[in-house]
Amino acid sequence: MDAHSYIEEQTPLIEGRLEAALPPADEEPGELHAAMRHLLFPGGKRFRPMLAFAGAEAVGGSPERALPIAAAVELIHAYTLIHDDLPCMDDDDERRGRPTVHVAYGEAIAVLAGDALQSLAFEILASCDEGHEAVSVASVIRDLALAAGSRRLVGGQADDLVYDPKDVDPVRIESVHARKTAALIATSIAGGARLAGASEAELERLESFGLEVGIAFQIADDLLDEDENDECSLARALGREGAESRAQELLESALARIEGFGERAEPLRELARFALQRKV
Ligand code: GRG
Repeated sequence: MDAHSYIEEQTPLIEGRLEAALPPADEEPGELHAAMRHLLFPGGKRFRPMLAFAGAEAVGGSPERALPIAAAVELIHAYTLIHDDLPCMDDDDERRGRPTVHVAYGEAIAVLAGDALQSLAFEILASCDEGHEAVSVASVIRDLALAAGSRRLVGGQADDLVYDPKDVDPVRIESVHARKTAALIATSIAGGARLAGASEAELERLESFGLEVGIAFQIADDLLDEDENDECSLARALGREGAESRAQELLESALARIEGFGERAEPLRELARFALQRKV
C-alpha cells in the first residue's frame, strides 16, 4: 500500500465528515459560511486526516475511529492557512490555484472564517459520540488545544514572523518548524491512535515519530518553495543538500521509533516517506 493509494482510498471518509460538519453555504450568515467552505472544498492533500487514520490503524483501530480528530485537525489546518494568507501575515492572493479567502470574501470575513473553523474543530471533538471513552476524548481535546496554542503552532508562527534572516542556527530553525508545523502533525497521529485505544507507551512513541516527521515535512515544504531566501528555512542555513540530508535523517529516526508496531503501521510509514517525496 503506497501513500497515494492510501490517500485516494481514505479521502471520501474525511470529505464526508467535513461536509456534514460545515454549516451549509446558504445558512445565515451566508457569506461567512461560504468563506469557511472556500478553502476546504476543494481541499488539499488531507495529509493530517490521513495521519490520524494511519495512527489509529497503527494501534489496531479503524480509520473511522479517528474521524473526529481527523476532521478537527483539518479544520485547524484550514484556519491557519486562511490567517497565514492575510495581508498582515504572508499576504498571498492565491492558494492551491484559487483566490485566497480574503481575496474572495474580504479581510474581515477571512479572519472570522478562520476563527469559526477553529471553534468548530473543538465542537466536533467534544461532541463525538461513537462510543469513545470520555477520558480519551478529553485528552485529545487537551492535546489539540496545546498543539494549536501559543506554546506550539501559534507561538511558532509568531517566532517565524519576526525571524531574523541572518540567523542560520539550525536548532532555532527546527524549533520554529517543530512548533509551527510538527506539533499539529504529531497530534494528528497521536490523537487518532488515542481514539483507537492506544496505550501511553504507544502514544509516546507515536508522538515522537510525528514530531520528527513533521519537521521533515516542513523542510521538504521549504525545498518545494523556490523563494527560500528570506525565510526561516533549513535550506537557507544548510544549503539544499544539507537540508535534504537532515530531512532524511529525521525520517529514519522517526521510522526507527515505530519499528515495533509491525505491519499495521505500514500506512503511517508510507505517509512519512510521502512527506519527503511529495511534489505538492
Ligand atoms: C496563522 C496561526 C497561524 C499559523 C500559520 C500553517 C501556517 C502557520 C502557515 C502556513 C504556511 C506554512 C508553510 C505552514 C507550514 C505548514 C505547511 C507546510 C502547510 C502546508 O500544508 P499542506 O502541504 O497543505 O498539507 P495542503 O494544501 O495539502 O492542505
